[in-house]
Amino acid sequence: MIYDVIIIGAGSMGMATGYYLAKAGKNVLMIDALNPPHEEGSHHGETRIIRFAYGEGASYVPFVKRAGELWMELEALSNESLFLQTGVVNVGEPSHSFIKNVKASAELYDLALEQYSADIAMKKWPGLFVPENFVACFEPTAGILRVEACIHAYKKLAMEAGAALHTNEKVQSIQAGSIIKVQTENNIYESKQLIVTAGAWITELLQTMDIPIPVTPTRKTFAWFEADEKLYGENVFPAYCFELGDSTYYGFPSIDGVGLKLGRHDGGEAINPNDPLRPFDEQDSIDLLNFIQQFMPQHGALNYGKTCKYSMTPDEDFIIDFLPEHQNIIVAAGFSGHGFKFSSAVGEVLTELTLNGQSKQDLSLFKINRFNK
Ligand code: PYC
Repeated sequence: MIYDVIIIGAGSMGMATGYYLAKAGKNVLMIDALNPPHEEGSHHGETRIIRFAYGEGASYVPFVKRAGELWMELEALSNESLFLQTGVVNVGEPSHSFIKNVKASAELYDLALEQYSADIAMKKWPGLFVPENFVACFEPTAGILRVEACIHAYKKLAMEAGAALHTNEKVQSIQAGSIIKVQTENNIYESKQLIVTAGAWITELLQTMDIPIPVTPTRKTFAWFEADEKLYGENVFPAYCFELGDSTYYGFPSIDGVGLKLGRHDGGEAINPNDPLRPFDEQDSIDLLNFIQQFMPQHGALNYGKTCKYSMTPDEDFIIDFLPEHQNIIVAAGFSGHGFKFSSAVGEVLTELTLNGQSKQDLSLFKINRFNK
């Protein structure tokens, strides 16, 4: 049988796409090397931030606003709690580009944003330390997505809409052509169009067609700390991004009593995605403890830490584009640690590109050929 569309990688991006394409009446096969949601990629760890005043650049705002609408729609359709409106506070020096972009996004798109000096921020959140020369930009309508629940919700809807999902089946190679051939350990599948949303495995998959893509799989760390719910619980403490100039941290209040979560966004070591991730270690805990002791000084003991994979592009903007060499193959990759919140809208955009060759969203930031200049 020849599928209309094969999707390689059924994580956050692929699963959402599988749903929207099947809903549009396409005969879709999703193939994944594992069984999403799982802990081997970039989509585990309970929570992800969704923020609209976007520190990475105001040009992301329409895309993330659409993602927010689609998450609300998914919540209604699935009857699951997927979004928690805790607010998100962005903390850093006012001259830092991240903070400037947060403010510019809010101004340009008329987003609610409350700006606090260090003193006022520490009164509002007594569990927080903010240096005198920093500002705290609080976005009250932003919040948290329950990541595994989001993927489960899309998975269920995709199945109900008629998408096929083959799990624990690793793709070994792709052969381009007017009919594309996808070779796995067990089978060769054929389709008219192909979408590759393979996360950290994108580079090795495209390599089977001799197509280079500058995406570097990278090991990252995060951990949970015991927390006084009166200071750090979800009803009193927001999700947060700290831009420190030479490092970037992010995290979450204690949700359902699981503890304060903290992750390191910048840095990390380049990895081979096929090797087991080196587990969270002493050095990782020292790094996170240094941050939390300074900025959330009333935290409790470190409960446990985890590692995950980011897929980094050189400029940390995404890649969402047709392959220039093959106009029936679309790649969505390099989400660089800030992509999960967009995955609902990425699913919609990939569906539009598949059906119409173009999207309602402006995707000019995400062109694959920008690296050739
Ligand atoms: O997009 O807010 C985010 C984020 C920060 C670190 C990881 N993701």
